Amino acid sequence: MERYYQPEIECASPEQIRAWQDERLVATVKRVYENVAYYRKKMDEKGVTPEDIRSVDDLHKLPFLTKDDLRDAYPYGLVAAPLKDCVRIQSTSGTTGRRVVAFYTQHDIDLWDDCCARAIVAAGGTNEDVVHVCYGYGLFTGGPGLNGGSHKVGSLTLPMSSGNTERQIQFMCDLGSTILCCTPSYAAYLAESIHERGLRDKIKLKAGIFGAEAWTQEMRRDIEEKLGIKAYDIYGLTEISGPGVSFECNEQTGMHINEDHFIAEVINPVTGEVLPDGEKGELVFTSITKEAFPLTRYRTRDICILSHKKCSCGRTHVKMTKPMGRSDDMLIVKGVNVFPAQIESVLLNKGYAANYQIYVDRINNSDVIEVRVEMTPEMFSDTVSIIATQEKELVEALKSMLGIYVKVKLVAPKSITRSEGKAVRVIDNRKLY
Ligand code: DLL
Repeated sequence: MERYYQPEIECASPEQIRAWQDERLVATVKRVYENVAYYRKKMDEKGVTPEDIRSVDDLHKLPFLTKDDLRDAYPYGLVAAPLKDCVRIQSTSGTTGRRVVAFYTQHDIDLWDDCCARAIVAAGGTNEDVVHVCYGYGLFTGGPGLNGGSHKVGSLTLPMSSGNTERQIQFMCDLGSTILCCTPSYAAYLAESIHERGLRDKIKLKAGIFGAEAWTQEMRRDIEEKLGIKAYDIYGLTEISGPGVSFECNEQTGMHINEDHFIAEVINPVTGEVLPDGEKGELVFTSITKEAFPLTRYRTRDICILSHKKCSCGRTHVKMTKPMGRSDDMLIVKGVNVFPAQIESVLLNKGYAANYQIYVDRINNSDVIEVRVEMTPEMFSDTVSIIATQEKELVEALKSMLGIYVKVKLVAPKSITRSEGKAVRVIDNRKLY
C-alpha cells in the first residue's frame, strides 16, 4: 500500500518552511522583475527593487496583483518562462470580459500534481484506491488537477468529467470507486440519485474530495450521511494553479496550505493592511515555485482566517478556514451584508436540501430578496395552507439569521436545475457593478 506521502515537506519544522520560503521568494521576485515587463512596471511604480526583497518579512513591500491585472496583461503579459517551455494552459469559467488564462511548464504541472496527490493522501488515498474524478476536464482546473494527483498516488483513475449522472453511477458501482472528486453540489445530487435508485449498498465509496465552491458544515454532514463517506474540503484557484492550493486532513478543522509552494497572507480588504493569525480578512497568495505563471501577492477575494495552531495530523503547514464568503460576492441587501452560505445553513438546519436560488431585485429603489427553495419529497405538499406555514417558518429563521425580511418561495422537488459544475446560487438582477 503506497501513499506518496511527503512527510519531510508536509511535516517540516516552521524554521525549515520559512527558509524555503525566504529563498524561493527572493528568486521568484528577481526572475519576474527581470523577465516580465508588467511586473517591472508595477514594482517601479511602487519604488520597489528586487534587492529590497530579502526575505518573507519584506513581502509587504510588493504591490498587490488583482484579477484586473490578469485581464490587462491578457493573454501573455504575465508569462515568466519562454513560451517554448510552456506546455499547458487552464482557464477560469469567466462570465464577463476577458478570461483569466494560467500557463504551466511541465515542472509546474509536476508540482501541481504533487499538491493534489497530498490532498488525496490526506483523504486516505493509496495506490489501492479507485479515484472517480467528475470535476470538469478541459479548461477548468478541477478535472486535470485531481487526475494528475491521483496518478501520482498510483490510484486507478476514472477520468469521468462532469455530467451524465446515469453513467457516473454505473461506473461507480461496476468499477468500485472508493474516492469521489467533484463539486459539493454535484456530490449532493449524486447522493440523491444513488439514494433514489436504491443503490447505496452497491457503492464502495469511502471518501470524497469536494471543493471549487462554498459549502456548509450542514451540507458536509448531509453528503457524508447519504453516501456513508468522509467528505474532505479542497481549495484552490486557477490563477494559483488550481485545486490543491490547500486541503483538509482527517481533523477537518481547516485546510493545510502547501506552504512550500505558496506564501499566504490575510489582509484587510479595504486598507490592504496585513492581519495576524486569527483575524478574518482577504486571502492573498504568492506562488514561489512556479516557472510559467508565478503571481506575487495575488488578491483572491476569498475571505478567511489563517491559523498556525498545531494540528494533530502532524502536518505543520498553516491552515486556512473554509472561505467564509468573498470580498466581492457578498450581497448587500437593504444595507445588510448577506452571504449565501448563511442562507444555506438556515435551509439545511431546517431539513431542506441545498437546492435553492437567491434572487435579488430593486423595485422602486428598494431591494427585494427572495429565496426559492426546493421542498424535499418528504415535505412536498400541494396544500396551500401547509406550504404557507412552512414558508413562514423559513422567513422567521432567515430573519433571525440575517436581520432582514427575505421572501421565501417553496417550489416542487427537482424544479431547480441541477448543476454539474458550480451551482448558480445568486441571481442579482440589480446589476450594481
Ligand atoms: O475552483 C479550483 C478548484 C477545483 C478548487 C476543484 C477545488 C476543487 P476557479 O474556477 O478559478 O478554481 O475558482 C476559484 O472558487 O477563489 C473560491 O472563491 C472558490 N473555491 C475554490 N475552492 C473552494 C472551496 C477552482 N473549497 C474560486 N470552498 C476561489 C469555497 C472555493 N470556495
